[in-house]
Amino acid sequence: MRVSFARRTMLSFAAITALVVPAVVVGTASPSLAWRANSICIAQDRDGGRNSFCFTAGTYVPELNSKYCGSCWGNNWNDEMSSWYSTTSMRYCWYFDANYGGESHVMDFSHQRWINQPGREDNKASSLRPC
Ligand SMILES: [Ca+2]
Repeated sequence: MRVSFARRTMLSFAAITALVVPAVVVGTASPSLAWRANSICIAQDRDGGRNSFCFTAGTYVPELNSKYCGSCWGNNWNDEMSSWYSTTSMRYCWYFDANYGGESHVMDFSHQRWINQPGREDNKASSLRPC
């Protein structure tokens, strides 16, 4: 069968489109956020919104008020955590007070998923550590 130049060109375009378009779709479907490996990240708003503060597993953070946050009240991370994620199997705890005081809550491995703080625990974290 004889195929015209125009027909061949259309077929080539269709073949190229079939190869290129799915690659573009896959590219836009990937998460825009770069999840940090082996880390804990806390964020100012729900679902990782606004600023976030990340540190490598094993880090002790006795005073979140010593960690700078430009958009936070008082320019520090004290009482700002509204969501968090953990990409480490190391169990972490966050505490209502500085130096691991007051009420504490466990932060288990969440993989690539932000955990939102329930109402009464929102904006309360003042320190974090492995526990
Ligand atoms: Ca607090």
